[in-house]
Amino acid sequence: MADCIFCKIVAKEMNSKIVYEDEKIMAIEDINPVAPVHILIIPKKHIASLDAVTDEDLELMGHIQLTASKLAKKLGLNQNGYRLVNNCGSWGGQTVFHIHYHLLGGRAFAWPPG
Ligand code: D5M
Repeated sequence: MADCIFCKIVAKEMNSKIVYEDEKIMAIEDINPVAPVHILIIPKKHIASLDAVTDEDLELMGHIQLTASKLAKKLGLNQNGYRLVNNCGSWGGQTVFHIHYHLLGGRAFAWPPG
């Protein structure tokens, strides 16, 4: 997608701090961290939001979650726990319309979210 920030990051037309990459996904440091560890896990395929996933994306969505778990272990976040967040649509707080998951750790989080 021509005007998508995350497509530009995936294509390496825009700089980012890459934490993990394989043929299907990329994990980068969030530019505006809200926790000591704030990583975005992004599929290389452009999907606008969780509302736009289809049966075709089943393996990809599983791969994102499994990678989040592996990254959390690698970074030691599993010692005290962490949070994996997807914001979907405007009421969900989504601002970048290329699906991504926030892997947040390094502090305790409150519930419910604001
Ligand atoms: O989250 C979108 C997130 O994307 C938000 O936490 C900022 C982050 N962001 C925006 N632009 C960049 C770049 N260029 N690099 C790294 N991180 C970025 P949402 O759930 O859509 O509100």
